[in-house]
Amino acid sequence: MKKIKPLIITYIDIILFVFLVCVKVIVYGRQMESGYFSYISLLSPVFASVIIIAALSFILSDKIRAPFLYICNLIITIFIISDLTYFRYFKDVISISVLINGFQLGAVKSSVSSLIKLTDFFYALDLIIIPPLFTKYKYRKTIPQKKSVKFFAFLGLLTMGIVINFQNFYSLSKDQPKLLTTMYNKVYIVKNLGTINYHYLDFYNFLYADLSKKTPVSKSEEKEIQTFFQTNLSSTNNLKGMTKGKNLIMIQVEALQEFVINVKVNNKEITPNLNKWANRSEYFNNFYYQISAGGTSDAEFMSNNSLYPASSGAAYFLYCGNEFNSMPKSFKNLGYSTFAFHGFRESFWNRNVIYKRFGFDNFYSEKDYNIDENIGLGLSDKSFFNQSIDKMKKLNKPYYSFLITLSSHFPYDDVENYGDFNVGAYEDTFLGNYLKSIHYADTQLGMFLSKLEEEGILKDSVVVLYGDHYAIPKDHQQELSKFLGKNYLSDIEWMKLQKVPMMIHFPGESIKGVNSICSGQMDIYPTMCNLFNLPYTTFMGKDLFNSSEGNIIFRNSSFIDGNYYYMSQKNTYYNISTGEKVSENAFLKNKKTHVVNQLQYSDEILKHNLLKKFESKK
Ligand code: GP9
Ligand code: MN
Repeated sequence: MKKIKPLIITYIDIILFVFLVCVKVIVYGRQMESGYFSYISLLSPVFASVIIIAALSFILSDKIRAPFLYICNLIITIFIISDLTYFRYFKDVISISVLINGFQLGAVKSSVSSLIKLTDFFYALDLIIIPPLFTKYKYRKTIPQKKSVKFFAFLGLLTMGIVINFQNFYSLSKDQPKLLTTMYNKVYIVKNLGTINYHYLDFYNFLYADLSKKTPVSKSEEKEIQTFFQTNLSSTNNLKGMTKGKNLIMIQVEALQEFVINVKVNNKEITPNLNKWANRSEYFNNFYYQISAGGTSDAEFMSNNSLYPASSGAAYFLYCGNEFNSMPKSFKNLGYSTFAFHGFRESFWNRNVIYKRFGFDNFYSEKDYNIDENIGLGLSDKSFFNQSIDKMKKLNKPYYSFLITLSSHFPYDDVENYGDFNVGAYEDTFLGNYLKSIHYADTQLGMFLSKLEEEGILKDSVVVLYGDHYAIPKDHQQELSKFLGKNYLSDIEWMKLQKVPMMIHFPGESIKGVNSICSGQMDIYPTMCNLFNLPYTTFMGKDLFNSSEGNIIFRNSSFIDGNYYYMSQKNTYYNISTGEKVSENAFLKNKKTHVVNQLQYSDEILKHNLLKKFESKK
């Protein structure tokens, strides 16, 4: 005992570091897990990830060891608080690719500031307490340390950390093939390996991805991808070319979540105009958003390319130099003029760069509008639509116009300007504010659609309207379940709420009705390809008028096939109609393999700019 005490005092900095950081990372893991959580199973990988850093501190001089550990603790704490904030909005964790887009969060600061919680700063408490304690007790070494002892301590701890971690990484890679290389489900990695190991892996994959961009894709993989494109095409051609020569007006509505359609609050319709519009359109009421870290830009990327979002970060940044067989480019091949409209800063989400790659002739952004009325993040939808229709009237026909709204943006706090819409019991609540914002957006959409009709534009145009992503984040789940008259929402019920409405209005309303095919944003471009007989068919979604089965793949490898829902975060299958858990069988395992393959094809296409290569070989 006599010998142990001086040893503890000598290495108190390392002991404190390992203990405090392990506690932080495990508590953070608990916060990330909404369901079953096992502290014990997370302890092993977390401990291993922390002692690897502690091992390194043994090879440092005594003078800088404590400051080194303090800085490591500080960095880990910053990552934990940032990851928690990011998770609350994006249901994902930060990666290096996301950090590259980091400055984008500046523009949506109202979102970020409303997501950070005071309690998060408990993670930093030790960083405030330790320095004065160390100076007060004049932290000093009592036993001079032989270099050999420190070296063996370094070697021993490092080996222990690597061996334990190897076991944990290996068992996760067996449980979820390709997960560690593609990182298609980052949250699952954090839950099973801890956030430090996740960031080790993210750093390794970022370096490797940069390297792998330079290594060519194998011929067999290229062949596999091209074969997928062919087999993915529909065998029937219902409605093919039916709207050729008509304009396409596509409206992406900010945070329009499906649960508000045909629903009342305080005995008033939330979206009366969209409800009417749905009755005049082919209304897809089983349509899911499929965005990932790229938020709104992912929704645009999918609806205009039918390629999956980037596995990490935003495709709009990572692949803005790529060639794309985008919808605008397809329309240009048919002699259309192509335009994008969005009343916000042109550089946000790197739109001004990547829209050129998509083939838009012009992008009308904030600088092209008279900013005469601000709501939320910027130009009000009312002013945006009024000014946009004036621009559209001057366009060369036929045209493809893509409009993105803004006013109903999280956290829906510009309540004074959304107009007078009393939400009754939900007044002054987050959900109530959202209902006000989307009611405002609905009013402006109604005005815009009526003007299209009055100006004679509607009769010569197909109008596609859809929501970009959810409005109610998971940490407001309780409010949403109460609004829906439920005590709580199961995994399946929550999943079924992750829908956005999608409506296709045909000239003369020749086709209309409710279409419940299981579908998503990846299916818009293939569906337009068929209707307008567009030239490119290098897309991964399906034509909704020529598909019998529903099949939706999400970036984290979760999927819905109409009967089953695979929730990758929990590696669990559910029967959609009964809500019961289903054990994996050969059929479902095979489905999962196809899902991971398709995500990988899409990643390869982006990483290696394969569409350019395929085009050059034609
Ligand atoms: C800004 C708007 C916001 O241009 O599209 O995007 P989001 O924060 O929803 O991704
Ligand atoms: Mn958005």
